[in-house]
Amino acid sequence: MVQEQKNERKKTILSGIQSSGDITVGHYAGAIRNWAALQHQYECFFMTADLHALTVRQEPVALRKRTLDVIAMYIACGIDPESSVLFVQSHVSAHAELAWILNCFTGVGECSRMTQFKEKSQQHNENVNVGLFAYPILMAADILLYQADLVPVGDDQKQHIELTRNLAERFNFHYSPTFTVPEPFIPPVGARIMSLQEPTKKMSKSDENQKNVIFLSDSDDVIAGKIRRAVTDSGTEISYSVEKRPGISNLITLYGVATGMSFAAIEEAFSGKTYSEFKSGTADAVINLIAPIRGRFTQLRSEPGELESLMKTGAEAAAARARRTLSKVYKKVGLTERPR
Ligand code: AQP
Repeated sequence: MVQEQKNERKKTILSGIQSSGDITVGHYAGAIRNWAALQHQYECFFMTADLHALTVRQEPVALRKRTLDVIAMYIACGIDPESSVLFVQSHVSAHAELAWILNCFTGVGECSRMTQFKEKSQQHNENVNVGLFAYPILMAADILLYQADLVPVGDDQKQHIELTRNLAERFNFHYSPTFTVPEPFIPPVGARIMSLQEPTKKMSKSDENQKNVIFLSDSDDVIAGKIRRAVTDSGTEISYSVEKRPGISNLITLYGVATGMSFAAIEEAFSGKTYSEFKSGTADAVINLIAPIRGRFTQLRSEPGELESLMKTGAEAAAARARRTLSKVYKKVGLTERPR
């Protein structure tokens, strides 16, 4: 029995973050800390989604820098490149290639129904490009290339996973079993961090108002200042209620992410205290979380050779896996093999 379990194939996980801005404490809370917890139990592929970032106009020099920053930040947050495959999406050309094939299997109506497309095309109405429209198809390619069983996602991505599942099933039915049909994976400890100034809106790295966002690269003073100025609510009570007290509830969530304490324990610890005392406690907790991450990140970024070598190893491992799937797909759809 024990031997049987040992021989069981580890399930595969694929996830990533776009390099459309610097990594925030929201990404840490909702994604990266969970990846770090999963990496020894699953076979993990974590990428920087730089191709996805292009759906919104990017400044080339900044995009290049941020793509490396994201990889360094993954490692600084505890993703071990020895256990997980860490890579940059554009370094594995199979992503774009499979996306093209999947484009030919996706209805225009399926993409136009995507809530995120509707939201982003309003947000960037000066540049509603085909890439923004086809974003979920590239995401499906990302996932299906690695035969991922599970995809850790926030609620806002569930619709995209549903499309990925439909595409996998459609292809498997039309030809023969080719793709693993993935499941969304909602981590046991999830946390959605909201904007500091507009706590009913998600904290987003590309927010134009930097006061809304805590970046993992922010200095201690900047973190303290942003938390001090965070919008709170008209009451005085430090208790969690997203409906009644979105601002304070967001800070309670942040405090919980930083310390591992439950909401009830935080409420008890700050019972009778003022908002100002609570903000100061939250700032200390968040600084204690972020300062060592920022230290490791700075160290990694000061060793470009080391990071480059890690990216090369990651890209090779990812490309080898992706190529296996893509070759099968090319064969099944009837593309001729390239003469060797
Ligand atoms: N504020 C957040 N709280 C919790 N989880 C978050 N995630 C992002 N922001 C928060 C989680 O990070 C993963 C993907 O991030 P992404 O950058 O690829 O996409 P996004 O959700 O569009 O992030 P941003 O910061 O809002 O990007 P921009 O500003 O470029 O649009 C997901 O697991 C997501 O849940």
